Amino acid sequence: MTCYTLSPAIRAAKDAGTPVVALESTIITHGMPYPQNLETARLVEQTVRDNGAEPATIAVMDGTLHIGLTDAQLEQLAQAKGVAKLSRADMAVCMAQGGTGATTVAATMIAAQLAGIEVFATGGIGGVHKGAEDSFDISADLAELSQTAVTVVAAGAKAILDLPKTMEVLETNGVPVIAVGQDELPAFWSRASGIKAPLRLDSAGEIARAHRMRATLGLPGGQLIANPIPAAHEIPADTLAPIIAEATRDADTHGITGKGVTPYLLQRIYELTEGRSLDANIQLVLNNARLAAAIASELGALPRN
Ligand code: PSU
Ligand code: MN
Repeated sequence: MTCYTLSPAIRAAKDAGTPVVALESTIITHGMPYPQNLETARLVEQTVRDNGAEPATIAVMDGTLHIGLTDAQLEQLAQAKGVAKLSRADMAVCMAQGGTGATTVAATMIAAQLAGIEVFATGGIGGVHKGAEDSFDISADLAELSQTAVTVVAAGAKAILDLPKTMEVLETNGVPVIAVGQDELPAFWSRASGIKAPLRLDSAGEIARAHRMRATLGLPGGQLIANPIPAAHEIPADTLAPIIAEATRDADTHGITGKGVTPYLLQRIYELTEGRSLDANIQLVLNNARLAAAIASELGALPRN
């Protein structure tokens, strides 16, 4: 039984052998406000096309798992209220009930692998939250990276997370964390994190070869590609640190927990930076879309195992 539907554009790309890049939808429904979410989603799709690949935005709509959305579906999702946030745990229930939900990094990886898509571009992955020693709040994105063979291009993990703990969990789970073009791990809105990246690669070709080599070795799981935001658009880490601290305190004060934490913090930081965090967020996603398209093209030129 096929449990997903390919959009006409993705079916055509597959038939023609055009490389495909998966895109998540939680960033649309829970990561950015309307209408910037829709504008960004369209711009990200166009950036993938301009770089020689076809974008497959992934979401569950009325019980169907869509690999690739039409522009009308994208618009519907961007305006919809009360859309569920779907991670690995939630997808099957949402589909069985005929519901509508946006896919997180974890759920998008699952869908991409089902559809034979090897590369996925996003903004930032989920990770270990600050205070996780009490809350146990660790995103399912981390476990997904250890078991689903998709290369995820992100701008590092968001500085709202506990980055050292996030890196430890990724290491324990055997997930390669590969910085692009610098030795330091980037921190989403900032190029610097103060943490040395475990691995570094400087070209799309090397990243593609490493992806294939994992499969050749019989290793399950994907790769996290940490692509620094372009310098012209970054918010320096020392500017952000007090803002993140304030947003985190506010989340505590308001008793925000579980799935609500990441969307709350993103919204609060948007307010506290007077929109600057959103501009940076948009630019880093576009930058990741460019690199992901290049990796997908390189993978297309390599033999499948
Ligand atoms: N990073 C962003 N915006 C987002 C997210 C991450 O800049 O909207 C979303 C992604 O979909 C990611 C999810 O997979 O948040 C992580 O949520 P949680 O920590 O609840 O697993
Ligand atoms: Mn969580």
